[in-house]
Amino acid sequence: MYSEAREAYAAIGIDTEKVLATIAEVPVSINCWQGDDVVGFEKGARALSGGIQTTGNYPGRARNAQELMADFAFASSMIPGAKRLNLHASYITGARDVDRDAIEPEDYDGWVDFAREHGLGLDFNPTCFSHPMVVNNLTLSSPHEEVRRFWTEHCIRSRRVAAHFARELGGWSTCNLWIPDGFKDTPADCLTPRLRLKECLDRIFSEKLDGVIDSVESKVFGIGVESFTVGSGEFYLGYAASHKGVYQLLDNGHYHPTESVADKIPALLTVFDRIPLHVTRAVRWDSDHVVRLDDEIRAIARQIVRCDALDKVLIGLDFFDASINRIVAWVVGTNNMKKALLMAMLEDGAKMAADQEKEDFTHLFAYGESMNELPWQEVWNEFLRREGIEPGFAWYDAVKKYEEDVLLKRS
Ligand code: RNT
Ligand code: ZN
Repeated sequence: MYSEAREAYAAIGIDTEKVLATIAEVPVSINCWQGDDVVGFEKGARALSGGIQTTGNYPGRARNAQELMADFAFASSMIPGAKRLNLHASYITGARDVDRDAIEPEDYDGWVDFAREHGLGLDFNPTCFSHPMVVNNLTLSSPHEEVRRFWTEHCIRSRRVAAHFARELGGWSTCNLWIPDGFKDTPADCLTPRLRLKECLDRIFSEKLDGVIDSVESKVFGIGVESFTVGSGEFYLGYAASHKGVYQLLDNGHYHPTESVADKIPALLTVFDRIPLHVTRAVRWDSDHVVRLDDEIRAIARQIVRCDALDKVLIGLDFFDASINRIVAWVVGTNNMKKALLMAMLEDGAKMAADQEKEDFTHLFAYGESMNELPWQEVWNEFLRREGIEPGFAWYDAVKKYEEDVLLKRS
């Protein structure tokens, strides 16, 4: 069936062998926090806060680094192609009881060993939530100097952890900063908190570090901070545009529902040479449902491919669902991102772009729709086979067996 698919695609000038070689090399950075409901491994880890929520109590949450690593390795065996692992600062592996303003690269050495063993790159995020130093939902924009100092120090150290990852593993490590700062009700002064945030960012990014790709992640609102977000889209876009080496991270759950996040990719590419992403799915107030193979994700993947930006867009995932098996969430969510990329690569974008230039919008419309009739699934199945993964739904039984043998034994 693959050879028939290969011929069907060859007929429109697409070489599926080339596509298979390309898709295998595109890394997707998988968020570690789906595996344990964003709890982390600090001593006395606290409830999730900061306007984000994990809901559900499906059994089997990973309770420590060993369990999370085992679950991640198992999930990875059902995900084809290049992978990275996206960590949060709260996922320390060492035995040291260390607060956020004192973290050292050594506190994450377990991950470096794990990454080496599994051929993964590592990405990092400072954890500016679920901590008593988040005072009145504010961190880097707080009016309290000691609060700002604490989080600035955490972010400075987080960047050094990312630099350590890049050094140890080669390549790069993205270090993405998201803070929950905002107000439940309309503030009187929207400028002062932003000026304070800007000052902290300048301090955080002042150290030049090799291998680190810095980003700032904006948001529209959070639970409990519905009226005002300090780190808004315009704030961070302006900051990134005026600070070389700092990029704006797009989380597609952080915009208004009818706003196309996909179209932000070409827009930003006119100015930036990198765009880090948090790919997710927004549902009403939640920005973190598991990624489905829906129109939005296909549109995002299509822009990455059509803009020839596979090496510029750093694809990371950001979802956390505690109401279903967490390994299933990882496998389906990640493979959906990869499927969307593959589908985009299997479309005749060049021809459609030519239609647009010729202003033949009728052909563009009809030809574009005809792409949906081509057998992309056969190419996906071939991708799986070449990666030693059996196509079909059998993987689900393997997860259910793992659930019975491993996950349900966790109390
Ligand atoms: C929150 C942001 C942030 C977090 C993760 C845990 O709205 O999307 O990226 O989801 O860092
Ligand atoms: Zn995010």
